[in-house]
Amino acid sequence: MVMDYSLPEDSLFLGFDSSTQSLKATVLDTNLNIIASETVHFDSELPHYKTKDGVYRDPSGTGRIVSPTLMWVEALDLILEKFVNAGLDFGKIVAVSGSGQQHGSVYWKKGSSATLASLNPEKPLLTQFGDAFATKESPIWMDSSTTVECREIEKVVGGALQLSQLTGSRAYERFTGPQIRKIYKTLPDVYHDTERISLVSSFMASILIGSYASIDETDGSGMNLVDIRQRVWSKIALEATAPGLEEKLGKLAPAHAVAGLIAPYFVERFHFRNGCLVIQWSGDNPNSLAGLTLNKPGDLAISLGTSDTIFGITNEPHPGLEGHVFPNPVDPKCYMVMLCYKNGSLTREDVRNRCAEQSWDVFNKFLEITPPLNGGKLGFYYKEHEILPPLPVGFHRYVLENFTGDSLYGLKEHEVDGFDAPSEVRAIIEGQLLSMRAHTERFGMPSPNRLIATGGASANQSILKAIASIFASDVYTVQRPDSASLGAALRAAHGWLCNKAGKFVPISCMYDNKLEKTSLACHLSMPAGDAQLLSKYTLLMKKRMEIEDQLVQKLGRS
Ligand code: ADP
Ligand code: XUL
Repeated sequence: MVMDYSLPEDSLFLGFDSSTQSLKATVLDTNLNIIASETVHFDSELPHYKTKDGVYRDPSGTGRIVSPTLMWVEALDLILEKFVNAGLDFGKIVAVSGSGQQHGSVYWKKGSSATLASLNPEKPLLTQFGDAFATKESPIWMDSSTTVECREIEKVVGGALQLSQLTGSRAYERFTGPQIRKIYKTLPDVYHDTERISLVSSFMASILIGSYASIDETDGSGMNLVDIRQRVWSKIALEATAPGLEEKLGKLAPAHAVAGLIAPYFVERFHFRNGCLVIQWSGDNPNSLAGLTLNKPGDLAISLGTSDTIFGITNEPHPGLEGHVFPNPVDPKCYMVMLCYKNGSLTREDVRNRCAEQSWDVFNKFLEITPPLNGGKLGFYYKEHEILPPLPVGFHRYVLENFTGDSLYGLKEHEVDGFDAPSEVRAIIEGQLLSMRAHTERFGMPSPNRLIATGGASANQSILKAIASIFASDVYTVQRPDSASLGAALRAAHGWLCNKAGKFVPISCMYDNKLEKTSLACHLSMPAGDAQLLSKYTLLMKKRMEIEDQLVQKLGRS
């Protein structure tokens, strides 16, 4: 019997993206075309939380970075109201899913499951969750305050490499396990008062279903707590992190599973249909992987959002001391590999504001008037503690004397205090991209057949041109730069189909033969740069890595 993998006629699929600076949402129709999208920008639209870039940074320099949990709750009501005003027919939505910024965590206070189960549709969410959390501040992925806890966890598990081989990553400051351990050690009352710990993804799903949603296997792998091959909690990692933790985490679920049905609150307040499915939410990068329809090992995606990430897929993971391996959220047999940089868009904005009159147009003009290779000028810009390489806040600039790109022989570099404005602009863009290329090669990712760019900065053609030159690869984009909410909407449809089939169905069944006719289609935005320039960039990259390794020796955290 031939299975029918068609989606229901005249239906809609809603995908959210609860990210660092905003909550976004995308609606797909049955033909996988975008019919609506909305955004709530935290700093400007919810100014009473007084966040900067959606976060609070500890001014005393501990590296502690958190977001107010209630801001995410209020944003959910607000974005749904925007859809009401835009005339969205909520009754047609048959499945919802979402993306959460990875690693961030929420600490539900004892008794909050009852709050979740009895939401009053007459009142906004905000007024009902005021007392629901054991701490009102959620640690997020930008936090770098848990180095001690990272080393403690790695030691118990047998070392950094062992932890990586088990969970897909060595211990990283932003990963949820080290964050939980820090709360257990420094705020024992908060840990004790917590009945459930959610990730940002499972937190938002919990509100939508009116009870605690499971953590999905993929986003769960950003915690240093999941055995990525078995896709279960790792007992030894749990024990190394905090006592009684498994009970507070609940069960893991595959990303394509149904988390629950939409809660009566949303049916009555926004007229969602009874029985609308909420599919497990997952991490923003994994959902981008789905939204960009990455399906071959030669496909690489570069996401230029608040963080910069580069990711692809692999059948055979080899987790090491650098980078991350997560289970693929749309293929139970396959994995995604990823590198993550903290100094992404906000650090580019800093250079734009200092050197380019706070304007992307001026920034782009500077990129266009400076030559590729930047006359041998190399810059390292860490406005925040960097993840890759692990370096503290600081800017380092070097000039390679007489660099032509033909040889590194006899070449000397010297450190300088600053560059002229156009060179500074080129130095940050080339520097970030050369680092990505070098580390993907070091990590063993295949060189790309095609690169798909996404995230806020992928709207910038001058940046896409630099990517095409440094990787000598064609650069593709999709219709909208927010692939995380698009991927979430696609996963909502996938989850709906798996639920109907009563088993896992390959996601490609949904778009086989018609991908090009949908909003998921990738379009060539920038053709690959030439091979001669590539070999010059290869030399510059080698030199950059030499300098980077020296900086890590001198300044890096152990
Ligand atoms: P996130 O999802 O992590 O909150 P986004 O993917 O929405 O972030 O990206 C937001 C960032 O996009 C902003 O911080 C901004 O610097 C960047 N951005 C937006 N437009 C441009 C542009 N034309 N050129 C470069 N960067 C841009
Ligand atoms: C990934 C990471 C960031 C966040 C941003 O490991 O820390 O990319 O997911 O939202």
